[in-house]
Amino acid sequence: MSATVKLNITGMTCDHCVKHTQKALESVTGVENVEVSLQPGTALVTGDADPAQLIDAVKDAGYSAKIG
Ligand code: 9UX
Repeated sequence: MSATVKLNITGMTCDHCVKHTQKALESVTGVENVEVSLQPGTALVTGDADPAQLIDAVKDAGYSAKIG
């Protein structure tokens, strides 16, 4: 089963932040595809990852995330 989770991410201020977030999310088990957008600060994550792990991964990268 594959679903798309949308995260609202705060704290990203430049393109490099987007890459950090992208990498962090891609490293989570079950993630198939990640699209991070600086403006307005969102990530669309496809796959079957645990949403709590996605949020933790973003936090570990230095940003904040909420399911949106
Ligand atoms: Mo850009 Mo983001 O210089 O943590 S990488 S601010």
